[in-house]
Amino acid sequence: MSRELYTKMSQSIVAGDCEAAAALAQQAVAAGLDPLEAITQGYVAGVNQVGEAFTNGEAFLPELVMAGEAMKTAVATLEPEMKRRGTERKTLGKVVLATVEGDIHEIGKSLVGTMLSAAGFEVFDLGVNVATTKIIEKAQEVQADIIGLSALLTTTMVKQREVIETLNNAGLRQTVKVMVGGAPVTRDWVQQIGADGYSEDAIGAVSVAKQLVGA
Ligand code: B1M
Repeated sequence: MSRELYTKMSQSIVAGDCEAAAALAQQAVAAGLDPLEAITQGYVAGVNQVGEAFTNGEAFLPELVMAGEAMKTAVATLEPEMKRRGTERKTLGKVVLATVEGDIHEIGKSLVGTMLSAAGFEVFDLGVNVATTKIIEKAQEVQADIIGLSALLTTTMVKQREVIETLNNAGLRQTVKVMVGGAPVTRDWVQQIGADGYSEDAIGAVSVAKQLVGA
C-alpha cells in the first residue's frame, strides 16, 4: 500500500500537481504512515527526477517551478503531523536568502529558495531589495549556516561584496558561508569578492549549499 502511494507521490511532483501532492499527503496521514518517510521515499524521488531532467535539458524552468511548488505543498501538508509526532524533519542547515538592496528581481531567488527547502534546508527568504544590515542581522538571529545572495543587475552585484565586507569588518566572516548567484555573476566575480560558493542555477545551488554545510 505504502509503496504504491510513494510512487504516486513521486509522480505528483514530476507532474507539478499541487492538489494531488496535498491529497496524497493527507492520505498518508490518514493511513498512519510516517510523514518523514513519505517525504524521503515518495516526494523526494520525484523532485530528484525533475532536477536530473532539468540538468540534462529534458525539462525546463516551468516544470522546475511547478515541481518545487508541489514539493512545498506536500511538505506543508505533512508538517503538522511531523510536529505532532515530534519527528520534525532534520534540516540540512539554515539559509538566509535575499535579493540584494536596489534589486527587485525575485523569480530566480525564489526558485533557489524553493529548491533548497525541498532539499531539506530551512530557508529564511527575506524577499527582494534587502539591505545588507538586515541580511546580516537575520543571519545572526537564526544562526544561519549560509547567507544566499541573488543579484540580477550589474549595478547591484556590488552589494554581494558589501555583505562580505561588512561580515569581515564585524569579525563575523568565519561564522557563516556566503553563496552568491544571479545572471551577471561570474566565477571571476566570486573569486574577487571572496564568496564561498556560487551556482549558475537553482539545482546547482542545492549541490553547492550541501557542500558548504558538509552534507
Ligand atoms: Co529586469 N533586467 N530590470 N526585470 N529582467 C534583467 C536582469 C536584464 C538582464 C534585462 C536585459 O536588459 N536584457 C537587465 C539587467 C542588465 C544588467 O544589469 N546587466 C534588467 C534591467 C536593466 C532591469 C531594470 C533596470 C529595467 C528598468 O527599469 N529600466 C529594472 C530594475 C529594477 C530593479 O531591480 N531595481 C528591471 C525590472 C524587471 C522586472 C520588475 C520587470 C522583472 C522582474 C520581475 C520579478 O522578478 N518579479 C524583470 C525581469 C523579469 C527580467 C528578466 C527578463 C528575467 C529575469 C528572470 O526572472 N529570469 C532579465 C533578463 C534575463 O535574465 N533574461 C532582466 C528567470 C530566473 C529563473 O532566472 O533570475 O537568472 P535568474 O535566476 C537563475 C540564476 O541566475 C540562478 O538560479 C536561478 C534559477 O536558475 N540564481 C542563483 C539566481 N539567484 C541565485 C542565487 C544563488 C544561486 C543561484 O545563490 C544564492
